[in-house]
Amino acid sequence: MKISFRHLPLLSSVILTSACGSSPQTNLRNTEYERPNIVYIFADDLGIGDLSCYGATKISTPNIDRLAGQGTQFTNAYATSATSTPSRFGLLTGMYPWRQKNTGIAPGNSELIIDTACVTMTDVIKRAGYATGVVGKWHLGLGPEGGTDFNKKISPNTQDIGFDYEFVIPATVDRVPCVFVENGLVVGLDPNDPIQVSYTEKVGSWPTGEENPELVTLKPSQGHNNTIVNGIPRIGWMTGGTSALWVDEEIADVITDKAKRFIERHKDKPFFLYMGTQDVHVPRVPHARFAGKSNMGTRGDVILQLDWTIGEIMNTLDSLNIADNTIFIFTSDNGAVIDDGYQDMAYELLNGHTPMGIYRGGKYSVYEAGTRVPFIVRWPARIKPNKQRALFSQIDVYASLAAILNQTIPAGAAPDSQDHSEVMLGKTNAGRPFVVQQNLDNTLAIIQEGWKYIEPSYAEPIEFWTKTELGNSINPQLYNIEADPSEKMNIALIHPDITKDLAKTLQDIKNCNDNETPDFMIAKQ
Ligand code: NG6
Ligand code: CA
Repeated sequence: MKISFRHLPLLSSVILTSACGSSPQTNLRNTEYERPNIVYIFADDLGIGDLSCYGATKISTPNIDRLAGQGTQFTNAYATSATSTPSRFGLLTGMYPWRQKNTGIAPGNSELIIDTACVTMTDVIKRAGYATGVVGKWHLGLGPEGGTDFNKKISPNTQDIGFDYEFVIPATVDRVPCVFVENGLVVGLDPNDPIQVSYTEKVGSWPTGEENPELVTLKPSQGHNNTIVNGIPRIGWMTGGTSALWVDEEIADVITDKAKRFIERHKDKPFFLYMGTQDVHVPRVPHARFAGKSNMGTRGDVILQLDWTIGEIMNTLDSLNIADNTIFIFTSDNGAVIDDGYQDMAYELLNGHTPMGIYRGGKYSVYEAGTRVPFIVRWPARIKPNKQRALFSQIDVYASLAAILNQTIPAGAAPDSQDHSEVMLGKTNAGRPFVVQQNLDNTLAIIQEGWKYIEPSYAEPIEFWTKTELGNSINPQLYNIEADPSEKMNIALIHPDITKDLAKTLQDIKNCNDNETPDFMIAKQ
């Protein structure tokens, strides 16, 4: 889409009202329908090119394809950030993670980084009378400032920010402790064998990848040389809790089963299930059912495993006869990465597969492949199958679901979230006017009317470990992403006015909450 210079200043003023204030509610408010169940599944590190419904030809994902074929399939949808913790924070708070300091990739013993006073998306859904549950990867910290004590009931936990039920992997599968936490308690922990965790120094005597490389079954390619658990060296040190350790091959089965049981328990009243899969994050350890099945190594195998998980959840909804009135959202927390720290032959075995599609960068990057992700919304009762080209950001899920459920968002909560429920339902393709993207170093970009501006940054241009282009440059960058979706040509010098206007709009968005942030932390009523 072409844009004339004179449009931009006009748009800037529109943007300011919609970025800082609440957006207009859709007419859904007056519509009568039974309250739908909601399932939101965050895959981990799944790329825009990883699914056959997004054009992959070297791998087949029939279940996710079926989901996409029955709902709204987005082609221009974005995670707020190019890594996990900030994206998850953005989704659940409706606030850009870069507005709060401690939202970088969280260690496994991080405190809960969402303030318990915050009215989260889950709180709003719960207030609408829903049973709420979180299953799988969490990665937003647990417990008080100073770190998590895994040997007693962990408080605060997800139940303090809206979830009735919790069964979580505290951080990521490559980070200690390698245990599940259910409603604040480590599952299967023997009190005589307490867990110790540190991210600063070795604790206990368990071997580490650094000291005992001969003991590892999966070698690191970068980092990942601390405590060895199940033969896999992890990030961070732990000891104790032997009876509670997960079995990597079984994680998909365990969390899928917990998700299915949550759905079954609540089939007769509206429920909200928020699920984070560990797939396709490293270490990629498929169950024997999927090992070797993709002809693409373990990265491909865990994509098949992820597709199986989605199929299991879909089958559960079908068998309970509740699929029709269930909003099923499937997406990824950030874009794809190929070698993310273990020697799993992911590059060598790609076999022509392109996880990033045609896009530049990858996980960690402010270029498109960092945050442009698959995004699918199925709700058979209300959505006719459609392909959606509107701009969309996960930051809007909060306000959009609130609108669908007829819930008012309390003043100050979800300051960056806009109601785009009609876009989700495929009723309009008038999407949000702009999208903000964030990379590993908090460099921001803005996309508006086919243009993309990346702010200057002094951070390293290349991610040291993964060799991903982060998009950092001391010079401003401007791309015409409609004509040049692969961001090959920086045309900032050719279009100084557009560059300046977009820089100002981004700055306005950054500033607009400076005086309002305390409101965001409003107390729950
Ligand atoms: C990086 C890890 C990477 C992954 C990432 C977080 C190294 C070398 N790399 O620091 O493996 O864990 O953090 O991924 O340790 S995320 O998807 O949860 O944000
Ligand atoms: Ca991730």
